[in-house]
Amino acid sequence: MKDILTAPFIVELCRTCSNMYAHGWDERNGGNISILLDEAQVGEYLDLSTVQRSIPAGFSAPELAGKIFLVTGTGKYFKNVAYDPARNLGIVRLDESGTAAQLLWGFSDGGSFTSEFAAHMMSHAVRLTADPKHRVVMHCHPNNLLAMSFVHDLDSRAFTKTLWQMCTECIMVFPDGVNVLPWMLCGTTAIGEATAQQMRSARLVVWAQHGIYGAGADLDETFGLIETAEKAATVYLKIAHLPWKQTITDAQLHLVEERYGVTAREGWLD
Ligand code: 2HA
Ligand code: ZN
Repeated sequence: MKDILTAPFIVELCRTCSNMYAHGWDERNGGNISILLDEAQVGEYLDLSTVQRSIPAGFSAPELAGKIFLVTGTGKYFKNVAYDPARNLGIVRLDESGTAAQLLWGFSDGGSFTSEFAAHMMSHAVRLTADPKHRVVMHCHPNNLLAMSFVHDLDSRAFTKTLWQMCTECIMVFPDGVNVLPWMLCGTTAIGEATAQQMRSARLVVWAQHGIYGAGADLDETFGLIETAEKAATVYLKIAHLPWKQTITDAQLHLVEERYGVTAREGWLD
């Protein structure tokens, strides 16, 4: 067996958590990440027949039965993940019923997975049907997207169009747009279901007055999605209170679509 602390999925998640903390997106225990792992890949590091303990999931996701996830722990601080991965992270396998998680590694202080496990697992199930390459769900609290959710209309199309207009590359990075959920109680199955529902049509879902969810094929892609939306929100907040002399028009956004071979969400450009 190889040393799991050298596994690329652990090393890369540690780096990502430190980076997100450095961006100010994950104060205290804010934020959570889960990654769908390949069974053969994990098998190089762990004996998959040894279950340390079973943790009730609090919901049912039978479509994920048997799947293995690397996930951040509840109450754990992103800034600390790299210093003690075995305490702050866990590797769990959803059991046959999809209602409990079998702990294979980690949460070494007796801890458990993120309080947003429902939102993560339900989003994975939805994104996997939309995109077989999907692997990562990431949640964090980026300052400017959060601030924007106080002052901007929460209609998903209007919110997305504002972001697309803030930097030319936004529409290339997230042509599927951003879906916005109104404020809801976090940590519940209800917000998990609502998030997953929004993930059917977009890889970014804003939780108003809370933060954002991103989904993608790997950590870099998912981080990059959130980073680009957050950049656009930063520009928006710098100019929202000033008179605008010009913006990027829908005709110009259509030129970006044509030149770069991306297709904006159906009906969202005029
Ligand atoms: O666990 O971000 O939404 C911290 C959170 C919950
Ligand atoms: Zn949060």
